Formats: sequence, C-alpha cells, structure tokens
Amino acid sequence: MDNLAPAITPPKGIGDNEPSNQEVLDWVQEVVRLTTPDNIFWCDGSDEEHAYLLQEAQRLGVVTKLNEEKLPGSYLHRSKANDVARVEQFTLICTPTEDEAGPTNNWRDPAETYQQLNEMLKGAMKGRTMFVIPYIMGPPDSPLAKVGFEITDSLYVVLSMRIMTRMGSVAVKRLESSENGEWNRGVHSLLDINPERRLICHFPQDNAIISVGSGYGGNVLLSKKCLALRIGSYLARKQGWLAEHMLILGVESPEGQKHYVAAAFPSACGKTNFAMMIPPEHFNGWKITTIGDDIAWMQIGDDGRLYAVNPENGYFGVVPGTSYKSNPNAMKSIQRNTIYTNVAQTDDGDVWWEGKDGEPPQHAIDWRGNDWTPASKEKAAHPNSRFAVPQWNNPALDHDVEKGDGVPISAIIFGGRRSDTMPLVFQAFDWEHGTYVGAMMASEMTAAAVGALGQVRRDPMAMLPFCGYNMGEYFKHWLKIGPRLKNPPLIFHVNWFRKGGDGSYLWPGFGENMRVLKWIIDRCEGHGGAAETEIGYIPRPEDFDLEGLEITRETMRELFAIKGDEWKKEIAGQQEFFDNMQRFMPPELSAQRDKLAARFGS
Ligand code: SAT
Ligand code: MN
Repeated sequence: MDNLAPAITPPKGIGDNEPSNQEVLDWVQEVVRLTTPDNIFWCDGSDEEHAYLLQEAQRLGVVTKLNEEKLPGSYLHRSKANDVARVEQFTLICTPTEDEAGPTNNWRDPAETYQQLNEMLKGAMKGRTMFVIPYIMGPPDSPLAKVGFEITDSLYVVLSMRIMTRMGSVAVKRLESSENGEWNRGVHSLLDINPERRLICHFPQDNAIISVGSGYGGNVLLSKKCLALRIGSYLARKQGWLAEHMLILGVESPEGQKHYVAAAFPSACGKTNFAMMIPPEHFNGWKITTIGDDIAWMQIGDDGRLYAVNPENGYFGVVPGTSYKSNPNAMKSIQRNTIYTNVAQTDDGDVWWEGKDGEPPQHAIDWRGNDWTPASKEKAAHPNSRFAVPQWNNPALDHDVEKGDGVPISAIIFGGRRSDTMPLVFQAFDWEHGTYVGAMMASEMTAAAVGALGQVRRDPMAMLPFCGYNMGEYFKHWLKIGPRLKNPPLIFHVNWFRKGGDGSYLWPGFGENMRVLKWIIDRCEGHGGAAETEIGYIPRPEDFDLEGLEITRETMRELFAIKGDEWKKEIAGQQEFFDNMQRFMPPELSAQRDKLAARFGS
C-alpha cells in the first residue's frame, strides 16, 4: 500500500465545483503552474464525491476496505515505514527575523525557504491529481472559526480532512460571508516521500503553510498542528485570544452542576482518554462529555470568563493501548466510518493492535505489510498508529460542541509524563503562578514525534512543537490574558505517571482520574480543602475521595510527596530552560522561579 497514486479522472459533476473567489483561483493557478498536475479536483465535501474518492482510493491501493460487518465504512491505510510521526527537526517557522520564531523553533528565512520549496515543488504533481480542499476550523458560526484551503496530491489527506475538518462548500460559503476575507493557504505534496526532502514550513506573516515529502497525519493534515496551533497561536496573539494544545471536557455532577475544563498534555500522553473518560462506579451519576481531544481555541467572553471551542471535527488518536478498559467511548467511536493508519489487519478484515481487548489473532498483516503472528518480535501496530474518526461518533460528545461562542472554562490543567518529582495533582496559587507552572511543564518523550523516546524535555504548555512564534512572547501573551479575565480559570498540574521505587505506576489512571477531577471541581466551586505547600495547593487526605478504590496510604503519600532533592533538580532543569530562552523570558516568570527556589530554601 502506498500513498503515491496516479491521476484520477472523475466523471462530470464530481471534482468540478470550482469556487468563485478570485484570490483562491489565482493562488491555485499559481500552484498549478509550479507543480503541473494532470488535473485539478475541487472538493465540495458532498456524499457523492466522498463515495467516488473512496472507490478510487481502494482501486489505487491507497486504502483497504475493512470488514463491512465488523467495521462499517472503515478503511486501513499504511504509510511508509520512514514516515510515521511528526518530524520536529524539519518543522520550520519562517519569519522575517530569527527572534520572531524564537529559540525553541527552527527558524528559516522566508524568501530562501520559498525559493527552496519552489525548486522542490517544480513539476512535483506531474502525473497526479491536485486536490483543492476548502475547510473550516471551528464551529461554522463561531467568531473564532477560520477558513483554510489545502492543496494536496494525496487522496489519503483528502479522505482524512473530510473527517478532521468541516470540509467543502460550507467553507467556501463561510469565506464569502466573512468580514475580513482571511484564509489560510496550505500546499502539500508527497514528492517521493523521502525523509531527506521532507519539510513542514510555516509562514505566519503570510498565513501560509507548505509541507513536502511526508504523508503522515500531523505533517500533512495542515488544518491540525500547522493551522490550528502554529499559525493559530500567531494569529491568536495578534488578535487577543488563545490557541492551545488542549482537550476540552465537560463534568456534570449528579445535581446537574456543570463545569468545563481544558487540559494540556504533550502528544500521546492520554488527552483523548481523559476527554472521553467514564467515571468509576463510585461516581455514579457523574457525567463526562467531550468538546475536543487535542486543540482548544479560547476567547474572553463578555462576562470576563474564558470560552473555548474545538476547532476540529474529528479525533486523530493514538491506537495502541486503546481498549474497552482504557477508553470504552473511543472503542465505540472507532467501530465505523474510521480511517486506521498503521495498525495490523487480521485475516477476516478486522484490525489489531497491542493492547486491544481479547486474544491476539493467530495471524495478521502488520503495519508494514508483513506477516505477523503472536510469536513475532515486531509490533503488530506501530506505536504511533492512529485512528481518524468523526467526533459525531463519540457517545460522550457534549451537546454544546457546535456552540460558536464556546463553553466557559472553569479550570486549566497542565500535565506531563513524569516518573518522579511531580505529585498526582497540585493547584497553582494564581494565574501568574499557573502560567509559570505551564511554562515549566516537562514530559518524557513519546512515539508521536521522531526523537529520543523516554527522555524528559521541557514542553511548555505542551506547545513546544506547536508554538508558531517566540515562546517568550507566548508567555507574555498568557500573562496579559490573566488580568483581562474577571473570572479566570483556576490552574492545576497533574501527573498520572509517577512511579514507585519498583518502577511501577503508583496511580491506576484512566477512569480513576475522575477522583482528581472531582477535587479540581470542588476547588472551582470553592468548597474543596487543600494544604499549602512550596509548589502550590495539594489536597489533604480528607479532601480527596478514595472510596471504592483499593490503594494504600503509603502509595497515596508517595503520589503526593514533594521531595526536596527532586525539586532542587527540577528547579535546576527549569533554570536550564531559562538559560536557553536567554533574553526572551518575561521578568514575571523569573520572579516566579526565584520565589519557588526561595520556598525550597535556596
Ligand atoms: O501531530 S499529530 O497530529 O499527528 C498527533 C500529535 O502528535 O499530537
Ligand atoms: Mn496533539
């Protein structure tokens, strides 16, 4: 199975729905002259178009249809083995000056980069069809919604964008009625899927993205990390809102009290699981609903609260480890109309991955297309294999997911994957301290990006790979938002991944995370107790509901232990980050660091 497919010749009435916007037409013609595709396919998002593209994608081997009885409307795609994750070292921010991109981004000169890309794209779509995908990020009637156009020569991208965004004529209409006429230009070409000719380039000043040489999700679904986060964060600072790498969930008590919470974790740290969590039995009557599982766009409402929308239309979640035990709502969601990427296929056209419920099949075809048996040394599914599924499949979808003004956020949670140092949960003293806590977030690296697995790295607000401008300016933007909020969300930090002396996880996680959420909600409502510590507020034993959970007092003590020696190391690690940020760090955050160090007596 391969991404590279020859041109298709659609019948009349399909792929010929050209928009009337002259700017769009001129831009597309410019890219046509450069890339010389055999033909142009204008996507309108209709069902007929979708059926046709699915049929062609199967004929050309871009996707395989899965067992229609078991997984109706679902398909498998395999990417190249050298193209299975985001490539941060080849992700570039192209701004007029290096300082605008800042020390945490890979900066490149825009003019030089355009020139290099133009060379690479010359004739790149010869023999292929160029698809033009209009799409909206955000509920169509939201003041935050943004229109984008993605040009691509990948059928897989078209099929995925139909799931992940509101795609087609709806976007063309939105652009026609928009006041500012703002839209994002995205160009993607697979080229020859060569890691040496792979670049993901952002031009924030031009509201433009050019991605070449990859077929993998985060590199090529330009709506997602590229527009909704990198370009989005740049626009957000300019326009006074926030674009964040956060899930958004609703928590409703049995009495009908409802709160919304946004949470930032690095890629592949359980955002999707948390956003779809089912509370344990003891929390009977509590309901968790999902607004989004990856990205939050947030604006200040008239009442001085922070309001969030999910710009996306679907979930692009990590598959391995997903089961009826870890995430029943995700399992129910991915039983139909799902595109699976890089999982294993069983002989009866079903899918398999490590951590799925039930016994492994006796035989399967692994993610690379090779025979696989339970005795194989290789993994059946790639650790970063993914599902793409419309959010509408989620049984826990929140009723207000389409609300244009967004939902009011009561709490913001930051979290990383840390074996030590970080307690299960703590609350920041205030917005400024919370900004510091987010800015100092760190996490062990996962398979979502090519890199050193397991290494702890600073990942401020889980935005390290996604902030489209200088991280120091980004912190300043956060510090400015706080005072503008009459009712700012409370800010928390969680760590589901702390380990004991024997190397095993101390906290059961998954649905039991409801217990942490409950304390957070109690704090938001003003009746949850806490103890003040050097790092913030933590629940005392009597503040934290453990009923129905078998866990020893000793384990709980370990989970909440604040160890001076670990924190001395942590503060030194934070200092290292400050040093890398050189002159860009806002003085408020330096003051926060000094205060933290002082609380630990240094
Ligand atoms: O970058 S992806 O969108 O492919 C997934 C992630 O890393 O969060
Ligand atoms: Mn993500």
